[in-house]
Amino acid sequence: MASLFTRRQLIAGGLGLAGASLLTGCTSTAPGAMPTASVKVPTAPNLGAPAVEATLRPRVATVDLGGVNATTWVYGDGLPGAEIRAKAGDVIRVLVENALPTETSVHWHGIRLHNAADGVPGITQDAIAPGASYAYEFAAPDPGTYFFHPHSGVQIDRGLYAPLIIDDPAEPGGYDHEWILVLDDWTDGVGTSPDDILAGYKAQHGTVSSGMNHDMGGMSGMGSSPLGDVGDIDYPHYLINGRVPTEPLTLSAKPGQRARIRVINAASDTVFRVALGGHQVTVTHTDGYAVQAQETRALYVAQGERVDLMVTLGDGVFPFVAAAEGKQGQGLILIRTGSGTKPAATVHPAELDGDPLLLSALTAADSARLADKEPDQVEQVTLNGQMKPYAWGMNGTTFGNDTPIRTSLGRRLRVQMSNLTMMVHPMHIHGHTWSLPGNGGLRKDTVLVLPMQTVTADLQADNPGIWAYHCHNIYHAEIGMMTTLQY
Ligand SMILES: [Cu+2]
Repeated sequence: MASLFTRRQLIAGGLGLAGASLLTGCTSTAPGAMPTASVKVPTAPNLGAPAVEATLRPRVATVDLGGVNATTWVYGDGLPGAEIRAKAGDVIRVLVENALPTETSVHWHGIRLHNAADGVPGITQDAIAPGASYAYEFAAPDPGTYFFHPHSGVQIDRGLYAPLIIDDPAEPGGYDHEWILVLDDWTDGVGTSPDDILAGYKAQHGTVSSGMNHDMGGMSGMGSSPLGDVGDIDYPHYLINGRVPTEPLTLSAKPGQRARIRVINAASDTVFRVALGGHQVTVTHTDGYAVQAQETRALYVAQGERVDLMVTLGDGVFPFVAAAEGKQGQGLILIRTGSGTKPAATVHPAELDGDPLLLSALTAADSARLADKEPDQVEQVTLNGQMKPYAWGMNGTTFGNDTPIRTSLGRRLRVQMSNLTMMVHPMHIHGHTWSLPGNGGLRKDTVLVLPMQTVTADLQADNPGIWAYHCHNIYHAEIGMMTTLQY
């Protein structure tokens, strides 16, 4: 069997064997007990009648990825799941009917919702048992591009994800097409299952000399990235909207038309380098919030990040490529406005080799900024770990052994995240959106922290509860790279 794993050096990152030995008590679906501290999940507010209702039926199904069939877990019939769409301020009610053989949950990634609807088993709810139903009901106050996925084990690395779009009734529009592109790295049903990948990583704990990487290593299929180590799993396929690049979908438009492209990275272990052949794109929003418009030839989109692009289309057939950074392989979708031959699955637009933009290097639009306020509290957070043995954590420990970050309602909290590892970590906060003071108050709920980089991120404590704060590399999170913010 071809190995999914690559050989990587042992990299000291501050979470050594002591940290690794703490990991043995972790389980994949409920890594932490309910916090024993005084903070409790607030009861759900009285929201009034829902404006948008949907039913999700997570289930086992065989999907056609474009000549590749995979039996996997999906929401409904297809991959990605059907989008849920509402207006800013709407109350959304989603009934989840769990037809999976195991328990699940749904997290509404990036939404500033009330804590009880956040969808984190062991923190905000009990997991939804097989055959059981659960209704999520919440208001979505802020417009933007979001998505939803389970917060149970590594289920997001199957096919359980779908867009959640919150429209802004005040937005001028000014485009002819709106396309949602969901990026993913794919192994389920065609390669090693996500649960087996995780089990392989867990089997390394406390074994320095006989880890899986050592036994199963091989560099084929992996390259390097200027960002450092960006991912570990050499997936068989990379998808855009559920399709492999040999049979990509085609989006149709007319030359000169403007398209708004909402990109969502739903992958588990892959940062994508994105470009549209023959075009520059204008970045208008990231993680739902407006930025000062920035033109670029290429950009990075990390796990959990979203970006909205605006483009005026040329005449022809153009490849929109999401190349797996530091790996070989790519996702592809075509935009056709005129005649031309279909690009090959391996098409490599020159734009990809430009200097890709990091979304955390953008600057906030005036409309997106938090009110100016000096921090009331500053917390230091370290990101720790290494590949061999596979162990990832925060503040020198792992989730379940961690000390939550505590703050108080009304405070401006500053977190300084220092990445002491040689790998990038897309750090995601629930229920809030950071304001990055180094970027004019750029709003993001998922911040890619580069190796040895420190990122300063502020938030306004205006949404009390117990909020997960974790790496959005799902394998890192499941191994223990998670803590909570509580108030
Ligand atoms: Cu990570």
